[in-house]
Amino acid sequence: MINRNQPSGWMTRNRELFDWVVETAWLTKASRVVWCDGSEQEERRLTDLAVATGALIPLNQDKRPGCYLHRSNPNDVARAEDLTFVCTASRDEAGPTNNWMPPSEAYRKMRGWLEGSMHGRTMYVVPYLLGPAGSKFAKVGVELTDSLYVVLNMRVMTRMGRTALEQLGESGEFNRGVHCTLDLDPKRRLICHFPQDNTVWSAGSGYGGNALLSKKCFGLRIASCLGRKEGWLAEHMLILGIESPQREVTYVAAAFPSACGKTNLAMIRPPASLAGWRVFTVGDDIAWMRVAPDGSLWAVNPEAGYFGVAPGTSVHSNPNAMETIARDTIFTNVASTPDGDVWWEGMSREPVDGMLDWQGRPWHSGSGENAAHPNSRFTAPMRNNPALSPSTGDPQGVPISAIIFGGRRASTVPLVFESFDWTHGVYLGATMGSETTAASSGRIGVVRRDPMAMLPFCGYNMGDYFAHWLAIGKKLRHPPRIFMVNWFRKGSDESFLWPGYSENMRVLKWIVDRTQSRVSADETPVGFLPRAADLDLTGLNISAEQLKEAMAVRAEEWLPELDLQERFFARIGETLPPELEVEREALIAGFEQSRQEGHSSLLKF
Ligand code: GTP
Ligand code: SPV
Ligand code: MN
Repeated sequence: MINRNQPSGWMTRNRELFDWVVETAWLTKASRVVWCDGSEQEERRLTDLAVATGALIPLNQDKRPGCYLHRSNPNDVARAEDLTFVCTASRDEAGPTNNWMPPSEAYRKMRGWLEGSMHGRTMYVVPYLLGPAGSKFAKVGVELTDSLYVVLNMRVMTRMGRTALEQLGESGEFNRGVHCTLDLDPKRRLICHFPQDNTVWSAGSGYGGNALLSKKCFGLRIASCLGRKEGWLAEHMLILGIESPQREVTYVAAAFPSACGKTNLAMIRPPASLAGWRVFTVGDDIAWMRVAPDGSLWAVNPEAGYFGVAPGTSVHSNPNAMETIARDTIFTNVASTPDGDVWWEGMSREPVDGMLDWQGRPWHSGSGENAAHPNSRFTAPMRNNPALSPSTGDPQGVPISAIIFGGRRASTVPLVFESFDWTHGVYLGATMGSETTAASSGRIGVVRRDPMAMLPFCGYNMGDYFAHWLAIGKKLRHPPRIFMVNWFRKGSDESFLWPGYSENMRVLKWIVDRTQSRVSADETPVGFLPRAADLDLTGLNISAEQLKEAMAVRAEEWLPELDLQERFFARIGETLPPELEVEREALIAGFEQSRQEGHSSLLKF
């Protein structure tokens, strides 16, 4: 069936790749092996097959050309953090925040599951490139999978097929991803990372971040390990370009935890009242960043598509996303309308009559249940984005002038503030907290520490990761400024204090002004806060009182926060860089001093 000595046709002359594919086909007893070339013909053939097998349901092709719906197993709708492991030789390498298993144990256990698991099935060989073709930043991965849904998503999310094999050539350096659907029984579900082998094995889930191995598995967990070794950063960040009325473009990268607003900020359309400002998307989820010879930080988006949260996306909140998903899009776990279109909570005020919910059951608006799953998603090619930055495919990437950290915090954290310097900025990122969301299975709405939005995605010891950030800072002659934002602070009536979405442009404008040293700021113990006059609120209907609440820095909120940070640092243990503990003590001293000066709260607005 498979001839070891004849790598046939165009597939590959790469011996290591060929041997590994044969080995895995042998292990899984796949009945067919199909090499994906990334062509349009192939896409049509595989899409037809996915429709025939029920993996994809065609949507109304007049309304949404090239769009399909996928309904996942209801037990498989989010990343499974409990079942995600970093398998390094020692537990310390994985660190206290990762699940750990010895590599030999993980391989043995999963090999048992994989043996014969593709008998009667097709194993697809999916070569892909992360990063622009020809870029020094770019890396090759190959995913072997028995899921057509995964193949079709990988086609959108990455530069898939021939391009990747061309970049790989005969080198042996590629990420080896093995993905097997099995029977979707959570008891046989595991996502295991082997950084020393540049390998990921994933079994028992078909969902996004568990199964599209280019994304969180290679793009962040393994890439963060490669970055540490090679001196760069793999981050859970969007990248955008902000063009001022004077046509200067400032690039910004921002890390928010899952389902906390990256795609929305990356695609922001400025409000009409901020005339002349334009924003372009470079990436919406992952940034690979390096110190360039000029001493500044440059970033590329390794991906080629968006795997975005559907609920809350509308023509009002994110018109660029709505245009992007008008065609060529795979929708996962959204509701469907009688005329073959899609719907989710927040898409329109009134739901459509006669819909099927995300599980394909008739849905009634009074039922109290969601029509779309809260973590339902769209997979859309970035080329559809009307605001796509012309620099997205630039092999050099873009120079980053500001880094923004942000979480989902109902209290404590003000709308925006700036760190004193790089080390303080690393501290702000390292101590970030955020409320958990539906993007990961488990409880929703509990505040947890999520340093740099990387808690679930760092492939090595978090303390070493902080040290790596500090080391990168030492190499930067022109470091980006570091900011913290919070779109999610709530008032006493539980509603959001800040309107968010397109209005976040006002905060971006202040950040750009700071990077250009055009405005000064007020110093508080937590960092620099904007002065009221410097935040452009033209055309925005927000009361002074509400803004004050959104901006407030209160000792009584921050002191318990500092306790939580202390506990988190204790958990990191001895790998925690001492510089960060120094920052924490300085912050406590700052609050102490302001208390002695008689301010119980620091209302700067
Ligand atoms: P992942 O793809 O999981 O990494 O998520 P993300 O960080 O890209 O989050 P996304 O932009 O998809 O937003 C997640 C949810 O937050 C959506 O339901 C949005 O509608 C909502 N959201 C985004 N921006 C804002 C904002 O400025 N204010 C408020 N209140 N909600 C927002
Ligand atoms: C996230 O959860 O941060 C996502 C979706 O972007 S997933 O691809 O599942 O990781
Ligand atoms: Mn994400």
